[in-house]
Amino acid sequence: MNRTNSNGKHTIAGDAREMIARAQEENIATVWDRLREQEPQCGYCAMGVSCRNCAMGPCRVDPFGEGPRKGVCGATADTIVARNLGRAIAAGASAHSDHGRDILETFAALAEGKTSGYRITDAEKLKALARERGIATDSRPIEDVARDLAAALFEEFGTRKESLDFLARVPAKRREVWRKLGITPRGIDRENVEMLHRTHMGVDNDYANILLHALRTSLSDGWGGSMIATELSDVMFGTPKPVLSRVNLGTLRADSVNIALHGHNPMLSDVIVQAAQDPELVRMAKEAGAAGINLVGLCCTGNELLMRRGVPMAGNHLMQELAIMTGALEAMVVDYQCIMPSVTEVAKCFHTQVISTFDKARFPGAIHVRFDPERGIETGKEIVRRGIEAFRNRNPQRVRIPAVPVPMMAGFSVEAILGALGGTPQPLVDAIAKGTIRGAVGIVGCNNPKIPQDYGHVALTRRLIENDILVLVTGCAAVANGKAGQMTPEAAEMAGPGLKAVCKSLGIPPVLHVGSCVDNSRILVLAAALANALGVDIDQLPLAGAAPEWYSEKAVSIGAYVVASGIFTVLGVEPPIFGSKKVVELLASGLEGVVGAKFAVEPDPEKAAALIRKHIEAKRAALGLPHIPPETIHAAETRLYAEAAD
Ligand code: BF8
Ligand code: SF4
Repeated sequence: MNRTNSNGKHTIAGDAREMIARAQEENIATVWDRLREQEPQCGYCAMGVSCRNCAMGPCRVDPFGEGPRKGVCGATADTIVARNLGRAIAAGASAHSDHGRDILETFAALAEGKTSGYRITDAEKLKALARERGIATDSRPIEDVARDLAAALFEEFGTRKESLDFLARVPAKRREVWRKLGITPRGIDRENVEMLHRTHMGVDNDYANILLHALRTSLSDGWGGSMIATELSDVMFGTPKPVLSRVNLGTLRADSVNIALHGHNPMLSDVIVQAAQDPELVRMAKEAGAAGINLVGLCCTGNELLMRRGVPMAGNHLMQELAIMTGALEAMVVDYQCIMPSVTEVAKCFHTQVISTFDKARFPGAIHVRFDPERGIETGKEIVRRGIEAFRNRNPQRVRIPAVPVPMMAGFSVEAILGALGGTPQPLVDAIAKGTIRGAVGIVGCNNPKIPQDYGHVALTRRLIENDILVLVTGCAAVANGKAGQMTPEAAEMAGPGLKAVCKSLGIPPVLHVGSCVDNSRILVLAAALANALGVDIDQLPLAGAAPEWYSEKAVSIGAYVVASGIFTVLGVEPPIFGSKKVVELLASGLEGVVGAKFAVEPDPEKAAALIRKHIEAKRAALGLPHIPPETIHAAETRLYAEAAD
């Protein structure tokens, strides 16, 4: 493993490097160019001390005491930083939860028999979800159960409850922590609306009180909106099982109609997968001179399709512009979230059609084909037809597909992980207790052009698995690890002796793909199952979270609900909070005594690995399990640094 960033300033991925070179040759602006144009970025905003919440402003305060110390209304740096963070969390939680509601609306329409192209794929999961809520399932038509379940889940968004139904999954001790703090999430919409209310001028001016409600808002995402998205997607599209696929831009085919499915919501992309198999459309593609229709994924829509259908993955967040630059992409179908507005500009340099699909996410320069669950399969066919027509406009001279695809295994739902273990978490608990596996870490989140693409994810993951720590990945972190070859059963060779033996006996990789970003809810469910198996709270387990290259407000919400659920989390990119010492002190230290977990910020993945290892060993020691003393980890790390410096 290269321990420096020397293998590329922008990226460590070969396919990306080749396309960035093409962009430079052809003078096509990319995310990295635009970042350079923005530099130096605003220091006040970077520290979180600018506010434009009202028209007496905009204001900024000087945390160093030379300029103004308060906004026009009198707000201090502490208030402003906390308010800004609270709003970011509400935006992220709203994005996940609105996605969950869209899935729920389609599920409800399916239960009413009003959809085209959808079915109940996992009836057992549907019944289990119904039983969790006390809905009768015996000798009832499945559609009736589905209707009752949909009605119950709509209530999770509402305002009249004291607590979300999904909290029944949370260990009792953790629920008690939240109750005492007054942060039990009630209704998903309620917490988000209250966050916006509190951050209006002149409402909540106490930074700690604002941050507590921010945690509550994030919990309504992790144990609410995101969980609904995951569970109902499993019911409709199937609960993931281990599946082998391929990743990187090499998944595009020079001889085929290539259609990339980009965004987050699997509802339309799933019917496109069905449409692409339609014999009539396949015949049309062949008539146009193509060998067939090749679908690839980008970002989390891609992860949803990879997890359930093994659809190959073209890339993660920073690959979206570069995929178009292959000159081999007929259509980029976008739904919502993390889709750069720039894709339509880049597409103008090629024959690619950008097709937007949700009325709430329009892109100037794109063709809009409106998603409607009542016409799901028809819409899917229309989109594939447009892709085939675009193939006729392709210029073969412009096609440049870099790289050979890398194999990657995905599909590790909680059900699949427990299935591999024989149906219960006990073998995992035993392996952790013995120390064969030291603990588990969720590595999640995005790419950010401020960090060489994939470096944070790949380096941190590698260091953890080498030290017998099982890694669970979602979102763009998963794709980064896939490209680096760390997600095949053979990658067990990269792991330490304990983890390697476990992976080999089960035939699984040391890095498990758990899904898209809403599927971080699966990590919560697994953590709760482990805590319940041991009779402890989640914060006592040897677990950690990391978001080495995060950029999005959704990632802020994820980090917050992971910490509020009791899991130490390391961020690789500085959040905009450093303008308030009090906020930093609370998040990086004070929270430990409140929710049993805290945040750390560490951009160097090597140092982040050491922080996480020390944390895991400390949790093992507290549980009375065999542990490595922190001095030993420290000495090993010092040696590593000395070697790197040589
Ligand atoms: O939801 S990891 S860049 S694609 S926000 Fe976006 Fe970040 Fe990727 Fe998926 Ni998640
Ligand atoms: Fe300025 Fe206060 Fe208005 Fe913010 S809320 S813009 S700090 S006056």
